[in-house]
Parts: sequence; C-alpha cells; structure tokens
Amino acid sequence: MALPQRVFSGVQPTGNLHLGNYLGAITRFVELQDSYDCIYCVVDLHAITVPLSVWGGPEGLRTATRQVTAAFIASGIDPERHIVFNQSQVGEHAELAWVFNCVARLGWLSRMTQFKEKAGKDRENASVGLFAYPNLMAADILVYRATHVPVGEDQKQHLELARDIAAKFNHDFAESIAANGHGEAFFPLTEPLITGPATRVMSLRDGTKKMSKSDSSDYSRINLTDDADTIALKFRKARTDPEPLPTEIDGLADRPEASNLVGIFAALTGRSTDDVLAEFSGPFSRFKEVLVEAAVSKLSPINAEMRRLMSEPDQIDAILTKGAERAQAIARPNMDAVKDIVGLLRR
Ligand code: AQP
Repeated sequence: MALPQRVFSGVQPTGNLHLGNYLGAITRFVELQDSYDCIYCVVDLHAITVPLSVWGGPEGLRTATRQVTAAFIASGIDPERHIVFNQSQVGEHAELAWVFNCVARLGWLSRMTQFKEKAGKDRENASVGLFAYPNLMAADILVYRATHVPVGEDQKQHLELARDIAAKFNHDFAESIAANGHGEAFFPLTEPLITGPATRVMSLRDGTKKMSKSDSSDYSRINLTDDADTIALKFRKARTDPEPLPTEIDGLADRPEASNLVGIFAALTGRSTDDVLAEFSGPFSRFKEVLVEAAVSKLSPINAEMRRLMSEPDQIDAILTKGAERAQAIARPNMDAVKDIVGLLRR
C-alpha cells in the first residue's frame, strides 16, 4: 500500500529564529501546506544536546519553544489543517531513536560535520546526545513515515543518514517486515526538499559562514524579533566588498557577501537573481536601502503577530497539546509496528 505523501520538518528552540531559518525552512513549510499532509515540530529534545548555558535553562527553553511555535503560526502555518507540536510531548520520537541507536553505526555518526563543528576541539566533553542527534532526527521523520523533508542545505548530511538508517532497518528486518504484512520495506527513503533561492543564507559579517543562532555577534543575523530600526542598522552595517553590484550573475563569483545580500533580496521578493542585478547593479548603498525595505515589509507583520501570540502563552500551549495528540495518533501505531518487526513484546 502506498504511503501518504507526508512532510515532516523541525526547528530547534535554541534562541532567536533568524532570516536563514525563515527563508531556508519556514517559508518552504508554508508553501508545502497546499500539496502535502504536514507535520511541523519544535524539536526541544534536540535543543538540550548542547550545554545548558546555550539553550538558556528551563525557563529559556519553555519561552523559546513557544516562540518558535509563534513564528510558525505568524509566518502562515495553519495548526488546524496541519500538525504543530513540540517533540518531547510525543514519547515515540525518543523510543524510535533508541531502536535507531542500535541500527546506525558509530562510523556513520563520526562523519557528521555538524557534530564536529558543534563539539569543537573539546569532543570528550560533548554530550552523548549531541553525537546521537542524527539518530533522533531520523526518528523524528520516520516515526511518521514521512516522505519529504524541507530543510536548509546544512541538514543535507543528516537527511542522507536518515535514509541510510531506513535502508538498513528495511534490510536487516526484511523477513520480519514481510511477515508482519508490510511488504518489502517499512520505512520510506525520505526525499529532502532543499530548494529555492535561500537554502544557505550566510552571516552578514562573514559571507563564508552560515547565518546561525549560535553566532556570538547579533550583527551577523536578522532575527525574526528585530524591529525595523534594528533590521535597517544590521543591513547598513552588513559587510560588502569595494566593488559595485555587477550587472550579471557571473560578476558575483568569489564575492560571498554580495552574493548573499542579492540572494536574500531575491528570496524576500520572489525575484530571480538576474532580474535583481538588472535593476540594482551599481553602488551598494542604493541596493541596501531596497533590501531594508523588503526585509521590513516581510518581517514586520510576522514580528507583530509573534508578539501578539506570545502575549497568550496558554493558547500556544493548547495548540501544542492538541498537535501532540494528533501527532501521537500517527506515531503510536508506527512504533507498535516497529516493536512487532523487531520482536519487542508489547501490551
Ligand atoms: N543560514 C541558514 N540558511 C538556510 N537555512 C537555514 N537553516 C538554519 N540555518 C540556515 C534551516 O533552518 C531549519 C531549522 O534549523 P535549526 O534551528 O533547527 O538548526 P540549525 O540548522 O542548527 O540552525 P542554526 O541557526 O544554525 O542554529 P545553531 O546556531 O543552534 O546551530 C533547518 O531546516 C535548517 O536547515
């Protein structure tokens, strides 16, 4: 039986969401609502894989979880038509992650660049959770047997690992999968959806580094909570090079900061890079003014709606609880099937 075409994706509540999260992930989440059954998750169990000082402790985590939920809804995700919830309310994610801890190989995880970057030089001191993060991410997706995952470019390697885990599970348990009536494969080989003009938005201070919540400089990113003046200031201070904007795309080669700003403007306005350059080639100062206008007009209404939603935390919590119940109604039977396939007795 063909599985439903189902989208799953998640965002970590580890601080302020930024323009990279918005253009690379959340705008795609919104677009996909008309074509798929969508499940959007605030992945709070992933947030606690880094030191407590980074995710802000219990109160910080609760606030950030509500804030990501507010950003989803303010950006246009409809929690009535689709499912919005936080990961820790559906225990099946962690349950399946344990099974995947026993399927994935140490060598596979050792190659993950995100672990290397986040653990840094002090690997011995990194949490086991940070190392096993990709297994939990695979479980997040596969506990719903999701077929498509919209993400930014940085998550490509983790999605390839999720496919490897699904393939190994299907292979190792092939007989049991068939005997339990699931045909040749239980888990789909999920397709990443890494498309659009902003799959990798770069830092405003260094065009070779990804825009990131954990960058120590707030000037490196536009936060969804920034007001119009802050957005204007950050773009005016954004690093550029001495050359004017070129008339054609070839002229952006080896100019990471210029490419990034043009890419951001193209994504915000839905225009092609060629089109943007045709109109705005010349001094950066003029281009930065229109960039500020485009960012403010896109982000201000989202910012205002997020603030309104955050003033009623009980309503956000009610949305998350209802979403968790709906998510669990899909996850539980899948987890029961995994138990039967593996041979874990259940009630
Ligand atoms: N710079 C980016 N450009 C495009 N997409 C991005 N994403 C993140 N940064 C960019 C995408 O946003 C989604 C949610 O990401 P996340 O917050 O769960 O984790 P992350 O990728 O680790 O994001 P950050 O901001 O870089 O967080 P820190 O600094 O904590 O590591 C994902 O789809 C991601 O691809």
